[in-house]
Amino acid sequence: MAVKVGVIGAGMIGADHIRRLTTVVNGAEVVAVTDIDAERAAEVASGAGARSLPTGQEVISADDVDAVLVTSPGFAHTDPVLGAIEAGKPVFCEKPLATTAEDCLRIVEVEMKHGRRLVQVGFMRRYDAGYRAMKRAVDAGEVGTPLMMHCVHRNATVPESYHSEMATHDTAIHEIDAVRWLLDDEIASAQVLKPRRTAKRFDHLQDPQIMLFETFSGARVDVEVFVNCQYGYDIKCEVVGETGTVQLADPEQPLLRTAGRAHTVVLQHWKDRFGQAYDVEIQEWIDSVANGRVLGPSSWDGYAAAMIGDATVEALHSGRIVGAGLKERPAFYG
Ligand code: NAD
Ligand code: ISE
Repeated sequence: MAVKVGVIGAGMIGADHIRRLTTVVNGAEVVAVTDIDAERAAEVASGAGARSLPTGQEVISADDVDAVLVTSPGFAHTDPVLGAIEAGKPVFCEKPLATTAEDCLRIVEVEMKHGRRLVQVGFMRRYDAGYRAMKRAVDAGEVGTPLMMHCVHRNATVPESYHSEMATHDTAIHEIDAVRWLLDDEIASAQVLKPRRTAKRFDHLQDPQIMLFETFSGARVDVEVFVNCQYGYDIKCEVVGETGTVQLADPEQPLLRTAGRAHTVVLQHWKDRFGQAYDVEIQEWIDSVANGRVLGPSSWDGYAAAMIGDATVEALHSGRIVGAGLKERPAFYG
């Protein structure tokens, strides 16, 4: 029997996940959609053969909704995630889990009180074939003990509403999760270097930024975030261990030879770069819901990313090295 999904937030990624659930993923059906823009909700719902509902709470409590997908903006995640836990329904929440570490911790506490995992956070790097190959190599000890990690996250451009703190909370949050997951280690502190700003920046924006993290076991990590690089969407990652290194492969693209040049394309958007990762992520979420056991990135991972993100933003403003100050991970989260 198909898992019946209710969706809260039918914007860019919400509509994309609805298309995915409807046309790519096996064993799922979208039955209800809401958005504060009711017209948008009705349009997206009708394209998926679902009905639109006026509020998130109505989606959560609908009898035919087995699981909830939250794709509203980050500031609107806490209430529907808590509502889904209270209703005992699995909930996939796009990153960030919430915009404050305090709200993330509240979700962690309510989920633990409920007694079993219901929340999965949308850290899709863990489902990308290239990152998964890196993870297998690191876990198998193929590069020895990890000592360093180098990451790059570049976007072609961002809108003027994007501000310097978003380089952490919206963008590097993916690398923060990838570091914790790939190294199976926790980030202890953050520091931010501010290179010369690109002339393509907006006045309010520090772009690029170099974030430096130290893990509890002493590995050092650098993350370049450059969100107006102009040329495309470019994600790089390398783990350097005691006996070798493992690098993220670019997704395969044809090599063109034409007009006296050999070249390949650079993807322009995260939707293209991680399209297959989202497909795998949502398929595995549906499978885990059908099997009654949610397994993906947890609300603890969402809380950790928020705490490390806050330390990074404080480091950006203060110029100091700032401790992440994470609580001890409860046994509930493995
Ligand atoms: P968006 O602005 O395109 O869409 C958000 C939608 O939510 C809009 O249609 C808006 O009307 C609606 N909305 C706003 N408040 C609401 C509320 N209280 N209840 C219901 N609907 C509400 O944004 P987006 O780019 O689709 O991003 C949505 C979320 O997904 C964000 O948290 C973002 O960080 C995350 N995201 C994740 C990835 C990823 O790679 N995993 C990529 C993009 C976005
Ligand atoms: C966006 O919100 C995402 O989550 C994308 O994955 C990321 O690459 C981009 O930089 C963010 O703005």
